Amino acid sequence: MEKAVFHFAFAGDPVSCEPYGHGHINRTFLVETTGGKRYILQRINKHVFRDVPALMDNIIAVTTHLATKSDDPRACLRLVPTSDGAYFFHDEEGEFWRAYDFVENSVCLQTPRDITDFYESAVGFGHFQMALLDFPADRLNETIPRFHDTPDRYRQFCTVLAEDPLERAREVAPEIEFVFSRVTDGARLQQMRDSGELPLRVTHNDTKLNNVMLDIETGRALCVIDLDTVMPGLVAYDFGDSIRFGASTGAEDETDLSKIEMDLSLYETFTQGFLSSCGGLTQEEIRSLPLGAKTMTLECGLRFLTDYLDGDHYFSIARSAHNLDRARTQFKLVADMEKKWDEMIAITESFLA
Ligand code: ADP
Ligand code: GN1
Ligand code: MG
Repeated sequence: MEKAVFHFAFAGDPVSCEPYGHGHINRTFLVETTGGKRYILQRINKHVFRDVPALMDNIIAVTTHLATKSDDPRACLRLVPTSDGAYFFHDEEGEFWRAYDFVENSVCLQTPRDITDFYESAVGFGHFQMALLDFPADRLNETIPRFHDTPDRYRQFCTVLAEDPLERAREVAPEIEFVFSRVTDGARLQQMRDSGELPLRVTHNDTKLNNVMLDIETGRALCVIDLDTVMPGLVAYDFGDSIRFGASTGAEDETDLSKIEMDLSLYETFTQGFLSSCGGLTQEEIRSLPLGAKTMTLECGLRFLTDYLDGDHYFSIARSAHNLDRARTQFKLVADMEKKWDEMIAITESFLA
């Protein structure tokens, strides 16, 4: 068993601690105790998150705020303190650990079983956004500086491309051309943030379907998990990342690109669920949602491609071209969104006041 498991104030003694889930970033374990209670133990990725105490400050602030909005214990993540009353444990090897109550009787899906699952994920992320509209976004730390700053992602890409440490660039000329022909488009959302056209909100920034828990019986959204990237941001980031992942007709790492499209009915369903549970957005924010979808998808593809060229240091991979496969699905989605752009705008505008 991981030694860290013995440093948390669990009810009962740990009897098992097994790797759990499908995250790309942290190491997650399911802990069971003698009392039959279950917990999630996580080793936080300190290479990705450079200031773990600041990250934990964000999570404490946000979960405390969310807990005031509902009496349901499954409506937000609950941190388990360490035996010393802290909210994370720093071990002798320099690793950081934290624990949460396990969200019982819930499911976490990699792909929606049907359209209702996707609708419910939209309700979950919309609620999250709504419940934090009255939280001062500027009080949060930036856990990954410039996380959704697409022009900065381009700069990082150019640096890695210039070095080309594994000489992989020549295999990916079409992908490089794809991203370079969209530099201006990719910068628009960041310009709208810089100019103040869009307000800063508390955003989750990693709104994949597998970061929302659904009730196992009713399928209703319970709570949003994976709060490491909660930071000040734009609503378009959260909406966009959900569309990128969940409105695709195939998996993020599908190798048969003929299976990858952006499904307009999924787009409409998500928009409906998100906006129905999150009033209070400005008309400009609602208008920015399709741009959020396209920008988040382009940016994510750019990040996968950068990591591929760099030798796969950031995203966990299970095969050698995994990050390239992921980049290709994202670019296929962007190209499909460009084809369906007028419909995406029309759907979004139908929700304007
Ligand atoms: P990563 O950043 O690596 O994606 P997550 O925080 O999303 O890490 O956790 C990985 C997986 O662990 C989730 O997809 C989910 O299946 C499971 N998980 C995380 N927290 C909980 C929880 N509190 N209750 C139940 N399952 C959880
Ligand atoms: C990572 O942690 P996980 O697997 O939910 C990444 C996201 C990417 C996503 C792509 C902190 O998310 O930004 O969109 O992979 N998280 C971080 O699947 O970089
Ligand atoms: Mg996750």
